[in-house]
Amino acid sequence: NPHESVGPQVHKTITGIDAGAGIMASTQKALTGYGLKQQDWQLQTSSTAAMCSQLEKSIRYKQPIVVTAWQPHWMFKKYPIKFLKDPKGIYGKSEQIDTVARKGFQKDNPGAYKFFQQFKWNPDLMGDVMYANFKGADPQKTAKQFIKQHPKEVAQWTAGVPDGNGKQVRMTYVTWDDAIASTNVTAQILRDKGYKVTMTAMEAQPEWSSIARGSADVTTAAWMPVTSGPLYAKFKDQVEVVGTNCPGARVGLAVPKYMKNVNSIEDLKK
Ligand code: PBE
Repeated sequence: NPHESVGPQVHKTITGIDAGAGIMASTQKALTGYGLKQQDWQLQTSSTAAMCSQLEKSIRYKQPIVVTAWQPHWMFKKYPIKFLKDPKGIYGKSEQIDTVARKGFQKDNPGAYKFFQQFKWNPDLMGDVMYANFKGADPQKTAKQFIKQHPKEVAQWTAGVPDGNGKQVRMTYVTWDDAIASTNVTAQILRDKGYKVTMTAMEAQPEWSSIARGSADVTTAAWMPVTSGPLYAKFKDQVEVVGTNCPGARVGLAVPKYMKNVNSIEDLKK
């Protein structure tokens, strides 16, 4: 019944992802900020894969569902969904993905640092890599293929970057699709330049603290200023933003397009 309010239809539940994600903290703020918490709405913790399979099931039966969503991500390619307007700007006006390194990385490894300063792609290129991985390709293979198919970009990112001569670069990432994509692509380019790159997967909190205390060098997946903002605020004295590697990101809530009466987070309250 399209005239029934959306809350009861979705059991006043937003389907989310893993607890450590910035989007989960932002969504808790949104629940309070839009008066949804006060109406007993809740955020369900799961994982990107579980959330997407819930979404897929709902779409198959044309059932209503509200999910946490972000771009770049293949979910917008695969499913007919739309972002809900966020008039209070709780998820930020516009997000970008930044590269963040430990303090001292530039001094210790100016070559790799220069590469990360020059590494800048966009949601389209990144989306292609993520989609290939989603389709089941091995992320390292996808990275190699990307490098082969984008010599111009790779040349720009590596311009003036000296040979690594086996110098180590310790990358860290959370196993989110965007981080898997950018970490594998940059690691492979650096390996091709003679650097010895390690990639260590961990949760978001330990990821940031290991960069802060210098046991990791760099991450290419800081969603700023809002989504990873609390972690950045916590560690900002021990880390350094190298630059933006992907502008034009977006974070928020989304619903299937057939939920025609729901276009803003405000509409969930009705
Ligand atoms: N994300 C994708 C993550 C970062 C990458 C937006 C879901 C988050 O911290 O929320």
